[in-house]
This record gives sequence, structure tokens and C-alpha cells, in this order.
Amino acid sequence: MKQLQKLFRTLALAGLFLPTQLFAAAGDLYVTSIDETTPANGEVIAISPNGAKRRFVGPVPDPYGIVFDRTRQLLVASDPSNNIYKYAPNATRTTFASGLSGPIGMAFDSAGNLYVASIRSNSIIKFAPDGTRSTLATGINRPLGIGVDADGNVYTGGLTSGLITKVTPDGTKTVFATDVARAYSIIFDRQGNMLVAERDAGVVSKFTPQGAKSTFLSGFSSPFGLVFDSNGNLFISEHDGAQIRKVTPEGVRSVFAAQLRSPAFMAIEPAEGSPVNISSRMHVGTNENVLIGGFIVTGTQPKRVIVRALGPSVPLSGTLADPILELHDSSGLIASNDNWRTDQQAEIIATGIPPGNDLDSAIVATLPANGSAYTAIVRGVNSGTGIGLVEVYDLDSAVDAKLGNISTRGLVQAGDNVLIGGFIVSENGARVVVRAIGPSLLDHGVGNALLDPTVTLFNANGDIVATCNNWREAQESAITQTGLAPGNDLEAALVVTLANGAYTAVVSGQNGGTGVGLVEIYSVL
Ligand SMILES: [Ca+2]
Ligand SMILES: [Ca+2]
Repeated sequence: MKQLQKLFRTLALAGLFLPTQLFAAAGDLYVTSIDETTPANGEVIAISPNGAKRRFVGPVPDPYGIVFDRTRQLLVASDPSNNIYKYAPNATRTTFASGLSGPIGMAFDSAGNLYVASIRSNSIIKFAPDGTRSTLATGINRPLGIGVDADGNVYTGGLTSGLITKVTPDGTKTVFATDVARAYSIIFDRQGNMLVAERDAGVVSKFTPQGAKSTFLSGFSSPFGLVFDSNGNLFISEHDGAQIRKVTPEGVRSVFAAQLRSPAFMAIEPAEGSPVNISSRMHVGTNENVLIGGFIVTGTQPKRVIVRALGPSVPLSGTLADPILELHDSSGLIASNDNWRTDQQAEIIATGIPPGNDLDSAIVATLPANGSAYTAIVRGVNSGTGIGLVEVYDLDSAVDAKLGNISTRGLVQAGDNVLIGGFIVSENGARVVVRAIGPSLLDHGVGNALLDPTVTLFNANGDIVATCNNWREAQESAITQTGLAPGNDLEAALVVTLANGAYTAVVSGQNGGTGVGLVEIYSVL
């Protein structure tokens, strides 16, 4: 293992660094505004943390549900038009989906699936991260709001049924609650409790995960939308009250924004760095076949991160049943964790992104910067094997330090068991080199190396951006000029200029070959 870590440090330190998340206006609250008399005249209003309002888009046929995706595009469900529109930060509009039947509430699960309540088809529609559309459940009487819990269960409230219906990821429906007074908005707090705006009762109700109900807040004029900001403040839009109220974690109430026209659903523009910065997924084996993710902290100030190792909560078959995570720096082990609730439960919950299964692992750590290299090693308890995921999230975007570089090493197999590295480009795009290394690892003491790797780069829509089998075949001179030419002609590399967005690099063996491979992403000029 020590030799593997040394190899990782060597490879990581040889690289330049990826820019990570950097966006403006994070923390603004977006609220949809309905026109009761002229549905064509709906709007989306953006409100800064100090309460300054501006019209983000409009007119748009009455917008209901509103949610930011992982690339900080705003999705807006337009009920009368049966469309879901997608807006870039500059308000440029594209159509994400059309031909729906009254899209109302929307919510993402932690895997990036989008769920939409379709009021006129009495169903819940699902969009996978690659855009694939399917029906999760039918026969739900006029669904309104949508909420998703940490286990991926979907909840929806009915317009007239008084029900909150629970739908498991496999589509099984049960009644979660009865006698609910029109639930347009369903969200979850950091402890996993469900908060529901009951419009006709003027209250916000709380349900424990076991389903016990209590009144959390009362005295609202048709409460409609609910949203938490990153500091745990709760915002409640009052549809008839024409305002948005704010309640701090200590329970202090104030009016956040007033004189709004029929405010409905809300979303908060994500803070920079809140999506996954670095992620890698692959089959986790034993000994030299464990999953190793490498990253670097640039800048000068220490960076607070959460590293997650996921197995049972990865929505695939054949996952690692019980992962264990080690975080190393150049001098050795910093921290290790088997099951996340055991060591740092409160700190991990406070990040807002605890793992979905108690057997998953997580470590919150503040890491020195100045180009320091780190490795996250994932293996199975009792030498268990299966598909695992390691992720690193930036928890402190205020300091100058950035997470940079990504390199992931592990056993490349067939089917779902390929090696996948994920990364995000921001700051006006980037020119990157993606390398898939195999045979060179033989020189570093890895016996079971992937002898003929290929690499394919996908964008967030699942489209192929570029692909390469052997690096000399297509871009030999461009790759050589970067100084990052692989050491073996059968290794793959591509150099490409990317717009901002999320990307995944998938490494597999040519002709179904298997073995230990390495994927690396470098930012170059
Ligand atoms: Ca575990
Ligand atoms: Ca090859």
C-alpha cells in the first residue's frame, strides 16, 4: 500500500490543477410568481440575501416548481405550457422537457434523478441524469409538491386528496400521511424530518421519519413554498399573504420580502463548490485493486472538505456492501472511518450531505493547502468487493484554497465495473488533458495492470465529447506539446477545451480487457 500511495503522490504532483467551482450570486432566493388572471404572465423573481428583488425571467406561462440542477441551471415547471424550461445564469432559456401534463412540484434525489409531479396525468415523471424520461408512479390523485428523502423515496401531496403519498425508488406506493391540507411544498431538514407547507391550514407541519406529525410553525397566510438556505434558515412563501417569511434556526421570524404577486415555489442558488467537486466510481477489489482517489489542495488557506465513500447507497446492483475509508496525506494516515455515524455524526449531518446508508463512510477534515496532495482509499470491510464511489466536496468556498486535480486508480472490469472519474469545470471553461494509464503501472509494481486502456469523455447530458484508444493515433503532437504524453503507446490521452459544466471520464479495457487502470485529469494552458 505504501508503494501505491507514493505512486499516487508522484502522479498527482506532476500535474497542473483543475479550476473548481466559482460562480457569482450564490445564495440568491428564486421564487415563482403566478398570475391568477392571466396565466401567460408568470414570472421568476430573484431576491438577494439583503432582500433586493429583480425579475429573473418573465413573462413565462405560470411557473410552479423550481429547482437548480448540479450545473446551476434553473429548471422551471410551466404548468399551462406543459414544459420544463431550463435557464442559464444569464437567463438564456432552453426547453428541458415538453409534452408533460401539468408539471407542478420538482425535486432531485442525491443521485441526480429529477422527479416531477404531473397534476393532469396523476403521475410522477422521472428524468435520469442523462435525460432519460420514465414514469415512476401513476394513479396518484392530482399530485402537487415533491420531496425526496435521503434514501431516495419520493413524497407527493395531493390537491384534494389530503394525502401525502410515498413512492420508493422501485415505484412502490404507500400512503405516508392523511388529513394534510394541500401540500404544495415538501422538504427535509438535516435530521431527516419532513417539513410540509399545509396551505389551507396556514401551518408548516413536521413529520419524523417514522411518520409522527407535529405543528412546526403556524400563523401563515396560505403557506406555499418552503426552502432552507445553507445556514439553516427556513423561508416560507405566503401565496395569499404576498410575502416570504424567514425563520432562523433559533426560531426568530422576520419578513424577508414583501409585495410579491402570488409567490409560490422557491429555490436557493447553490453556493459555489456545493456540487460534487471530485468523484470516482468503480469496482472496489482487494489488495492492489482497492479504489484510490487523489486530489490536491491549492492556494494558501486550509480547506474544509467532506470525503465520502459510498457502497450500499449507490443505485446500482453489485455494490460494495460495507465500505471503509482512509484519508492519507504525504506523511501517512490522517483519518479513517468505517461507518459514518460512528465518529463524526453531528459534523457530517451538519454538512447537509450525509451518506444515504449507515454503512457508508465519511470524513470531515480541514486540510492544509499549498499544493498538498491527498489520497482517499476505499476498500471493503472483511475484504468485501463491489462497486464503490469516492467523492470529495468543498465545504468552505470562502477561503482561497481550491480542490484541484483528480486521479483515480483501481481495477477496471467490464459492464458497470469500468473506472469513472467525475469533475466540474468552471471559471470560463478549461483546456484539459484526460489520460487513461495502464501498462505504465507495471513499472510501478502493479502486477495486474490494464494492458490496453481506452477513455471516453462525456458531458452532463451523457453526450460523448471525445474518445481515445491509443494516444498517438489522433492527437499525438497536441498531447506531446502539453508535456503529458503517456509512457506507453497503448495508453489513451485526449486534449480538449471544455465549457463550464460537469464531465465524466470513463476508462475501460480495449476488447473487454481488465486490470488496474488510472484516470487523470489535468488542466493545461
Ligand atoms: Ca462501512
Ligand atoms: Ca489503448
